[in-house]
Amino acid sequence: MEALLIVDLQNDFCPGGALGVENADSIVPTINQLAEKFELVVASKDWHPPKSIHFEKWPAHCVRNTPGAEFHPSLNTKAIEQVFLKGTEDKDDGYSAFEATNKDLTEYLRNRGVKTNYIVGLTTDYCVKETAIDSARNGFKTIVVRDAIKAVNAEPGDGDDALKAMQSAGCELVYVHDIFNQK
Ligand code: VGL
Ligand code: ZN
Repeated sequence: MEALLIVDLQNDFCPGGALGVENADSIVPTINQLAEKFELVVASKDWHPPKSIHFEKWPAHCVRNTPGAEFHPSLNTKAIEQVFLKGTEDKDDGYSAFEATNKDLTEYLRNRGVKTNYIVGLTTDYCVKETAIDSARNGFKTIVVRDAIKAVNAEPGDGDDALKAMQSAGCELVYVHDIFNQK
């Protein structure tokens, strides 16, 4: 069983959001197409309390129950079976979807018989990176779809460094067309 894991495709990481990443919304149609190819689609949400140590490093974003924390309006949320909420505590960055507090992602995937996770979403250099590395560490074959993710690039090259870090952790990098050629 293969799962598509959509990381943090939320308004605050898209253009116009509190931590808007250039062109982040351009990956949404592709992700909707990919979702149709997977029997299991799950998603994470950055879901911070109004006050958090996380906001000493970042402008306030994805505050729970605010419009900025909602999924991008074009994302086909009907395909998503379960949402995993992370960064929910005031002393917790919660970059990885495997740190979700509402439900245990590893247990959920194992119970569904998942062996392989395909990772897409936002952002390459933070939550995608940490989620992909945790996925590999937790024993899943992990495939990062390099043209269905976007980097913050706070420093130039952060996105490329993140790709290398994910590869070093055992993740495979593919392009969207590799998946469509195969499925
Ligand atoms: C993220 C920065 C702060 C992410 C979350 O989703 O990649 N980045 N919080
Ligand atoms: Zn955050």
